[in-house]
Amino acid sequence: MLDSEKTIKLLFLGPSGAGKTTAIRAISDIPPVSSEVSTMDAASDASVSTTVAFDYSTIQLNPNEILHVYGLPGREHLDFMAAIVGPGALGAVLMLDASSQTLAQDCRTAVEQAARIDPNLRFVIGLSKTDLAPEFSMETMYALARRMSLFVPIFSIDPRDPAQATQLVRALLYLL
Ligand SMILES: Nc1nc2c(ncn2[C@@H]2O[C@H](COP(=O)(O)OP(=O)(O)OP(=O)(O)O)[C@@H](O)[C@H]2O)c(=O)[nH]1
Ligand SMILES: [Mg+2]
Repeated sequence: MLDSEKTIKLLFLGPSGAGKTTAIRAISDIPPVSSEVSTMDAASDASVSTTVAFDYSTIQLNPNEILHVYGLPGREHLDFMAAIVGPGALGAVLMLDASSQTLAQDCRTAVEQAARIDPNLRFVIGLSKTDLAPEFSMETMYALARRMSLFVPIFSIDPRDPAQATQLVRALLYLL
């Protein structure tokens, strides 16, 4: 690494299935390092994949600036990974699933996880799966954020779309 090279570490965190791994894949310059295993989704009985350690990838912002992006696993029993992967992060994207029946609790859990990593960690919120929740209104999320005194940028995005996933990272960098 050149002396003049600047590295920035960012995190994706949030509940399982929110689209963290999907977003990182969509924005990556390189094939991401991932730790996916197949498991059964209790609700639908379908085979799904979940992160059991973390995702890692990079994005070259310009010749001297590289983003290191880490995705944490969303499953609760893997919470300990946050203490291993999180330190040193400059900011985070909180990915939340708009179709989840537990959106408010998911949001609280993600905010608390971010605060445990660093009480001053700056973050933006990305809300995925609005296509799967036609009755969902962004006003629900805004009201939730107000109740939690969360004054952060909130975007409805489809993490499968590179342009939309990149928008989250750009917004976060702008904040930093
Ligand atoms: N229809 C739809 N599917 C989505 C959206 N976002 C993510 N998905 C799908 O949801 C599934 C789960 O996404 P992942 O990226 O694996 O979720 P994750 O947050 O990494 O989950 P964990 O690793 O278990 O914490 C994948 O099949 C994605 O394609 C969305 O906005 N709409
Ligand atoms: Mg994942």
